[in-house]
Amino acid sequence: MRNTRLAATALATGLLCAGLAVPAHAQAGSSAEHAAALRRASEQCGSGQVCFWYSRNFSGTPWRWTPASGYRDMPSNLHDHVYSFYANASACFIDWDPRERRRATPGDYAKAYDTNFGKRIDAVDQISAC
Ligand SMILES: [Ca+2]
Repeated sequence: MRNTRLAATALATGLLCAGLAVPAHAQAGSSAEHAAALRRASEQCGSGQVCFWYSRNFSGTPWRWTPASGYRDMPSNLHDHVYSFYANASACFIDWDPRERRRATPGDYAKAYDTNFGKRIDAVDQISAC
């Protein structure tokens, strides 16, 4: 009985720690869920595009940008609210105030970008702007 309770406590503690670790590492769920999310992202984001989602985990329909588009302000719903992105091209993510730029290169992604620059992004431009 005692061992069972200890095991339950250890399990609960483990779950708690896993929960607390999520924001720090911007990762959630199992590796299978992670792989599925990445597959969803790559299926929705074409070659040469950088894709931005309002929600985490590449959920919903992304806004797609290509370097040929040049400078673009983020659409209003994505202004300071890109909670996941996937880059199949190089780009420069821009925050105007305070002014800061972040480079993205093909293969870069974040599925919980609200823990990072996704709460600040205002615009996207060619990587030469970074
Ligand atoms: Ca901003």
